[in-house]
Amino acid sequence: LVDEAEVEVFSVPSYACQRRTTLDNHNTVLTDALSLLAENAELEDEEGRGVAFRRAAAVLKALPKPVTSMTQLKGLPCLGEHSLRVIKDILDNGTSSEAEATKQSERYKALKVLTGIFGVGAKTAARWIRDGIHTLQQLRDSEHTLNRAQQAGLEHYEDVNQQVTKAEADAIGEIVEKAVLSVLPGAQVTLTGGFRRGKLTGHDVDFLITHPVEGREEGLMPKVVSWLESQGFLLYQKTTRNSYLESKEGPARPASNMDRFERCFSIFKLTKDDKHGTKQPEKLSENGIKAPEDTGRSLTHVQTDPNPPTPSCTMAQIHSSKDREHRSWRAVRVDLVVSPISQFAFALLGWTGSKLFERELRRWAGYEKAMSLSSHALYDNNQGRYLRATSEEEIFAHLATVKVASVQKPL
Ligand code: 8DG
Ligand code: MN
Ligand code: MN
Repeated sequence: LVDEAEVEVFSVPSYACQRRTTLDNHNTVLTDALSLLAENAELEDEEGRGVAFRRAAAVLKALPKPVTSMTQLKGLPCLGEHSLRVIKDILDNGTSSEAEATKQSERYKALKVLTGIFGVGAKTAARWIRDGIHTLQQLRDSEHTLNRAQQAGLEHYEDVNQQVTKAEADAIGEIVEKAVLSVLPGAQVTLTGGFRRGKLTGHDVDFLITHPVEGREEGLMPKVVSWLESQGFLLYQKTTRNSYLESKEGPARPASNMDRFERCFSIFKLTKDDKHGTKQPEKLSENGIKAPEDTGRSLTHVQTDPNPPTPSCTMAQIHSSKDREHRSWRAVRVDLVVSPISQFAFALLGWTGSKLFERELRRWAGYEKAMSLSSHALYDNNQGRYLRATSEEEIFAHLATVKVASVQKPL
């Protein structure tokens, strides 16, 4: 891969999914700047620009050594004019003036704060900024009505924006497993997302649930959610039912990257004891107010603040850091997905990420193999049929089979 010339010229394959991903990044200064510009583009709802910066950062992350001169980058894929300009700036001056200016800009800061609220995307944040709202306090003081997700997001803002550790993910995993097995013995729970990729922290915890007998998983999510709510584990949840069978576009071609599985986006209440085992959550909060375990409902009941909110700010109460230290629990974002066993391997591959890997793998499958890959299925456009798989390895084996005469791997 690497030649021993005086200036080492790097070489990496074009698609991120063709590269070995490493946790060992030798170019963090470059990738941090490009990632920040990617994030900013995403916050501005400019997806194409965001993807371009993400691809550039991923290429640099795959290099075996730090970049020291522009000539080393000759022939590398995915490095557009803009990304090269950013890299050159850093090599010449130590920092990227564009990245620094972005980081300092009021608009970037406001977009980041507002989209940090669970349930708030780039479009909503941009609308609020247009109305002069740049901070959480300004949002709380404003007349804006928040939906249920955003209310929960604001209420648990600090917790939800604090990284989740592997230990916390495992504790949540035990709770989820207990819930799932209570309502459907024999069902299986798999940790997916970043933690399955070996990351030590994450912004949430992702789980994929299935049952070895096809069809037994039907209707599982509402039961799991009811169990979790009855035990006081949920601060917020929104369940979306499976829409796969109703889809008209055909299974491998969903309208967006969103899949159609039954899913639940939630905020868990993880008590400190749960981090070390599977103890029940406390029935009483530290100030003696009865927690809402038995109401069978979520969110608004959880109020550990002894001062009831005044009518003008009923939407949320953010606990100060001091309060948080004394609390015996924290809020954690959790995603639950239910898949029938026949689609499990595809769901597992799709929900393990990373987002860029998934995007690149699907792009590679389409362009290089004439196959449509989704979290539900793999369709071979040449053979005109779906390819079955019971493991990720089988999916990759299908993808590796050369069936198109004209296929040429880009180098
Ligand atoms: P992190 O949480 O550790 O920060 O990173 P992550 O685990 O890689 O990101 P994620 O946002 O939790 O997404 C995990 C994977 O789930 C990602 O590869 C994309 C996949 N995924 C789907 N459908 C959907 C969806 O509808 N929403 C989201 N957010 N992710 C989805 O397959
Ligand atoms: Mn995740
Ligand atoms: Mn997730």
